[in-house]
Amino acid sequence: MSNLEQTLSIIKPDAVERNLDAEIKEFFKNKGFLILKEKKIQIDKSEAEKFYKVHETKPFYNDLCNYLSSGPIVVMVLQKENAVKVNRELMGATNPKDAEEGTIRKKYGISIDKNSVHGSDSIDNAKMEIDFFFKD
Ligand code: IDP
Ligand code: MG
Repeated sequence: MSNLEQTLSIIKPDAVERNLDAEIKEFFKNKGFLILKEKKIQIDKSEAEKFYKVHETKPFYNDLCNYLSSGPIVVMVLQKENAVKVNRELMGATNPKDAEEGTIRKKYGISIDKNSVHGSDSIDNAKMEIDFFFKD
């Protein structure tokens, strides 16, 4: 049964700063993802606030938005069967300390805020997030 999906992945500033973007892209390709679209950009704080609006009531919201806008990021549309769920599994837990061996956050994450990657958490959010960055 075919269940081809697209999801949004972001390589966050801590990983781009350490020149890990090529390695992380290879990781996704090796796991069978197609990178349909990608761009390296830096967003401003107001864009980060819009992107993370779902977290606006959280105590870490301000730091999170400062952080995502603090340096270049690589934004990608990834395609694969069950892309949303598979990407979340490959990313690992939000806190790298809790992430399983073999996940991106276990391997590259520094801390709960500098956890190297973002990935959409549902099919609906994936659509919204892809639109957010790639609406033509
Ligand atoms: P996710 O990235 O695994 O989906 P979310 O709960 O959606 O995790 O949180 C979004 C981002 O906010 C996380 O990736 C992380 O960088 C940051 N974050 C989440 N919880 C905390 C926290 O308790 N302290 C600081 N930053 C946090
Ligand atoms: Mg999330």
